[in-house]
Amino acid sequence: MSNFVSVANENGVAVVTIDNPPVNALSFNVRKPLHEALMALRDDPATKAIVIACAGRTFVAGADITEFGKPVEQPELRAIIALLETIAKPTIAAIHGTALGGGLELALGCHFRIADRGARLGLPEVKLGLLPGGGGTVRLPRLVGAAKALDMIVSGTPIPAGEAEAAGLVDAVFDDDLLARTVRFAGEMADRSGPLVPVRDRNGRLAETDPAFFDAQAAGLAKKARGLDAPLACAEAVRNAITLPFDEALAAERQLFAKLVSGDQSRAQRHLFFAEREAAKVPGKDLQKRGIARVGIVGAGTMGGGIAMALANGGFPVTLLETSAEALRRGLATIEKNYAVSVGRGSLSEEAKQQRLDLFRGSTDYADLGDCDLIIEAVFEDMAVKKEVFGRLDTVAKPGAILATNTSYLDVNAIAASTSRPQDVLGMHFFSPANVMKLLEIVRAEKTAPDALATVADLARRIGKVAVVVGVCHGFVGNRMLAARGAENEFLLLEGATPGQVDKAFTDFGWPMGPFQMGDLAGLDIGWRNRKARGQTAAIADTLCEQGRFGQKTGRGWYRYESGSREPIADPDVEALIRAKAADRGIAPRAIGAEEIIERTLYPLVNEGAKILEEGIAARASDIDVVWVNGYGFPVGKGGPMFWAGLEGAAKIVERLEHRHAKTGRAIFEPAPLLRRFAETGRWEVGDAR
Ligand code: T1G
Repeated sequence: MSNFVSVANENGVAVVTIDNPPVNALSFNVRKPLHEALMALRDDPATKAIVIACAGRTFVAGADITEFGKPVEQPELRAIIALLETIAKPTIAAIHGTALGGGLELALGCHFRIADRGARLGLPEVKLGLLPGGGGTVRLPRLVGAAKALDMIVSGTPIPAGEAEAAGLVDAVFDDDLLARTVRFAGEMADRSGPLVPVRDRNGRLAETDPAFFDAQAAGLAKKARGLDAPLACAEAVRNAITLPFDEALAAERQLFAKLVSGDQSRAQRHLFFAEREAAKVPGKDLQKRGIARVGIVGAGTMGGGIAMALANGGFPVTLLETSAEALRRGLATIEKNYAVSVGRGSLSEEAKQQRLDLFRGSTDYADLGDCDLIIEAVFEDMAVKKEVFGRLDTVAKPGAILATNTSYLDVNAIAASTSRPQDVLGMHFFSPANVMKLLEIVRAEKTAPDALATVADLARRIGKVAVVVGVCHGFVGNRMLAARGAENEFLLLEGATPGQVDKAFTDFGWPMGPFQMGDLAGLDIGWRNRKARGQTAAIADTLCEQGRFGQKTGRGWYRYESGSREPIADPDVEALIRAKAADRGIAPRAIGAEEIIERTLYPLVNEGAKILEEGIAARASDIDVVWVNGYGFPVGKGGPMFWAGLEGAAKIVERLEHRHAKTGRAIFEPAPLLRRFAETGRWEVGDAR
């Protein structure tokens, strides 16, 4: 056959094996020989049944995403599935690892699906700004019912084999010997009489759900979609499955897919798919990773506790160190309470909670960190305190242990220099709440050894984090750019915008919330403390803090909050304060539109990103996109600030920055040379994801 598809015959059962590492994507090189093999087997009298299986660690994980946006080479996936449905002998998919997207659609083209106990099945296309384009929106509802299908397709979240069996998606689940037992199953199916009904002709479950249910679902989705087209298209396609004849619904799916795949949102989300995978790669051939069997955490406060939970959730035993028994007790109690909340919500079983708590060992003695392979410091954000802690870790940690600081700002080189082993020191900047937020900035200090970086990047993947390796500068990538994005906030207010108008410009852009509402959520006192520590001021924000307006936690900040509510309410006192500050500066208010707000906040964000690339703090423009999408809520449909700059038009960004720079003289508006070159070439002239 071909390197990618082989056929073996076992007593009349043909086993078609796809072998396209690493994830058996349905590239053209697979589709063509697969189509040919199925054609031949359909007409081969010696073949009484066909099993489709995959070599390697997983069944087909989807269409080949790298082929999107390029001319489609025939045969397409849907032609292969249409061929499958004409085969008048049992066809069975043997699923191990993951059956995702086009892979599950291929399996839906078979009469039967058999899964390994550990398999996961799903249609995650919505996460790429797409919808299933190989008939998944029309065939899946016929097996699992429209409501379940809608949930699977709009969430894009795969389900485990057991749940798939219960839902009617798979016909059997085997704990071992998947292929051998599937071949036996195939033989039995071939020998039994009775009609073989392709999924396309199984309409029984469609009647379960009335279209009205969909309209309600679709309405709810629209709100949650925050401007993303794919979730709504998914709902429309599944609705078609229950209201239109099969072929019409299939044609409609095709049209919806064609529109999405050529759109900017899907391009942005596909960019992020590859960007996330590139970001965690540490340059250096075959770097040996160090073994991590136990992790130590210094500090059981909000960050330390969250980091400890993230590691326990990943199955790592944790030693949690605090300065006193009382502080330790408090830290462990908070962790237990957080797990209890998850059990209460049904997102964690009581048994799993206990398993995780059993991974914790508390201590107030540094010596108990002696058997840890990685120690993460999460103490008060003060250089002297950090150096004191690292000095002690240097004496107790075993040789080869990695010493990490969770600082958000401080100089990791200086912290490393306070030890005799700077090659083992790096930053692990988690985002709060650390057991929830996906982003992890891994900070590479001057002397950090590549294998230490590679070890921590691998650990991040194992605890479900999206890791980005960054260099040392104040605020690293995320917080440094956040400062540039926020530098104009007070000027915008003084010149006439309200906190509500600025925040609305951001939510209309696709952010979950704007800077002022975010400030109130995080607590205005944190920024106030940092400004004071750095001798900086913010006229309006400082006054709010002096008045005890720290945000949601005090019920008043930039907005007012009814007790127990997180709903921001515009506060005339704040607007009066802003007007007074403006009057003090002789600034007359004027109308400021959303376009100007975006220009004065997101253009400097992109510009600062360009400076960060110039300085080599980030290795790729796409790394910056991964940081901002996973750590700061930048809308996925826009691909991150550096990708968005291409959509917005870099020449326009440069022209507007120059205009503002000439008008204000503020450094954040002076276009970075790399941004100018991006405007000329359309490419960020440093590495970039595919
Ligand atoms: N196409 C091309 N490359 C892919 C790929 C794909 N579908 N999936 C993974 N890769 C590459 C990836 O870039 C990486 O490359 C390597 O494989 C290992 O991946 C018609 C429209 C399967 C759960 O969305 O979710 O089908 O960095 O690091 O952590 O309806 O990969 O090594 O060079 O992620 O073990 C739908 C995408 C496609 C699933 C494995 N399918 N993949 O995770 O490995 S659209 C998906 C994943 C579609 C049809 C439609 C994960 C995984 P490199 P990895 P992993």
